[in-house]
Amino acid sequence: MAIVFQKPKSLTDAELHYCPGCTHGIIHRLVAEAIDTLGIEGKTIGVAPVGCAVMAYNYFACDMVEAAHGRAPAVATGIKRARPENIVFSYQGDGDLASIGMAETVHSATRNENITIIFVNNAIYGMTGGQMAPTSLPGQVTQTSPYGRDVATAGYPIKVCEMLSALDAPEYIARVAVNNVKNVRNAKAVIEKAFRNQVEGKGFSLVEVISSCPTNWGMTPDKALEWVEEKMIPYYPLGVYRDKSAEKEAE
Ligand SMILES: Cc1ncc(C[n+]2csc(CCOP(=O)(O)OP(=O)(O)O)c2C)c(N)n1
Ligand code: SF4
Repeated sequence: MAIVFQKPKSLTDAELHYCPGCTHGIIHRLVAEAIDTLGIEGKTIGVAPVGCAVMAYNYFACDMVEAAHGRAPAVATGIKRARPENIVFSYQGDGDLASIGMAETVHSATRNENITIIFVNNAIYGMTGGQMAPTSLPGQVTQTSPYGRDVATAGYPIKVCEMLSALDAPEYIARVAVNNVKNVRNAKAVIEKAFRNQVEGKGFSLVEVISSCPTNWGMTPDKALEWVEEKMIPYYPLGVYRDKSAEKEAE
């Protein structure tokens, strides 16, 4: 019998530690599928973050480096510059990328480093127990905003794609979601493009993936997916924010 669906080669056999219903697992799969499809499994190096994905180094079947506290884009830059023949990606949450790692994110983008960043936005600090993140929505209840995020004191959520698109340099910036089949299929194509851009030497590619955290949102997995659709996507519109090569071709 022909096998029509199986685990990507670029995932190890390790059992994922993510909570039931957490969409980190789907995103891992999409990254692994992109690596398989492009045939770059032998030369890909990943950079893992702090946060729930800290153990991504156990899950991707490629060389992995751990870069604590948001420094992943700087570490990825160093690896890529030293070994330009390798394909280098980072996998980071919103606390990691948009809070403690914001400087590294912006500066690697404005240098158009030829790296691929997978940015998992679940609007909360998952691993540490549900504190407010830079991307928590206005009014969102978290452990550190029990009355809801008050924008007068905590500021507004940071829209990473919109912000980075204001820079001249980056090659590719897109936001996707994985809350339903249609969005997962689109996310797969966008993540693959972000890796292909690097293979083709085009430069900095960041994909923000709207993800769920049922545990710290205090919801069942299916309610969490509804919350993504009803609350997160309206605040964080999906789409391609920058595709420099395509824009040049269209001129
Ligand atoms: C400088 C510093 N501050 C805080 C922490 C604690 N810490 C570890 S992971 C994390 C947040 C992770 O949240 P996020 O990046 O959104 O990833 P998630 O767990 O939601 O996937 C924090 C605050 C730390 N390790 N170092
Ligand atoms: S705490 Fe949230 S982000 Fe972390 S594994 Fe659980 S559901 Fe996923």
